[in-house]
Amino acid sequence: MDDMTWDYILKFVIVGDAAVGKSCLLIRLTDDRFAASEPTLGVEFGSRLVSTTVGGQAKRVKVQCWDTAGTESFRSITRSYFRGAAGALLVYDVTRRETFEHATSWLSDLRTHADENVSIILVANKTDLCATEPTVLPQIQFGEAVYVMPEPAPEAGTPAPEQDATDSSAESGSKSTATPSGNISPPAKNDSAAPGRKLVPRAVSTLEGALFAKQHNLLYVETSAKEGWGVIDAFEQTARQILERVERGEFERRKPAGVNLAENKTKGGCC
Ligand SMILES: Nc1nc2c(ncn2[C@@H]2O[C@H](COP(=O)(O)OP(=O)(O)O)[C@@H](O)[C@H]2O)c(=O)[nH]1
Ligand SMILES: [Mg+2]
Repeated sequence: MDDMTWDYILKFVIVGDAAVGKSCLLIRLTDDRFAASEPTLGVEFGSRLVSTTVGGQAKRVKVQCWDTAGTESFRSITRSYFRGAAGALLVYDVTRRETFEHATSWLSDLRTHADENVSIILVANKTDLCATEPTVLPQIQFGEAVYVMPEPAPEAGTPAPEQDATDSSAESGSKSTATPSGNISPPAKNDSAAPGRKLVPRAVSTLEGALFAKQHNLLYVETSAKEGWGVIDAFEQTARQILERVERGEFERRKPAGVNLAENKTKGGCC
């Protein structure tokens, strides 16, 4: 994609606990590579053009992304970068449950310090540690009382019930599919782990992440910064939601600082 023109410029921030993979997601976005990064001190910046379709029309979006430090000591600096963001990636590590539990606190920071219109996507990162292929997200039906809540695992020695959303292999990131009623059919067994690659159990299932996102009005994506799974999709999905809201006129009265609405800008005409 030529890097000279774009339709919109959107400011993004990446937030979440330390070591969930925020810097690696940014490097994957900007350079399309995986690099063992140094811990982020304060804030880092990168940008890239992505494309998305809004109202049937292709749009080129320049994503300007600020990667923040997740440690407590930098939290006040981190917050100051929230202002004016049009989009936010709230990242957790699917193998460390506490990073998912802290999403509530990051969300509250975003809601308090970012623009009220900010579009937030919940990013379940490091899925490569639990699966050999990207997760195919089931079409989970949330409307009209068809939530499918995970149930506790059966006691040891108890015969396994018919496989459904509680299937423990769904926890380990195997692919699964959903029926129109919202029940999740048995996932394909993931027997094809690459030789020498040891998979670890997921600490947060797809369903739990997706439910949290739904309950808090967030988008949801599963990624691996290492393998490149879902990373560009995370930015494109969020950009699409922001631009759809722009098209619907939600920003007419109050233009968000993180959206440059001027169309057909060329390089050098940046905000
Ligand atoms: N396996 C795997 N490791 C990852 C992934 N993303 C980041 N890491 C590793 O997790 C550690 C922390 O990553 P980093 O991007 O610095 O986390 P940050 O503190 O949130 O910015 C590093 O050792 C990365 O190599 C991923 O998608 N898969
Ligand atoms: Mg970092």
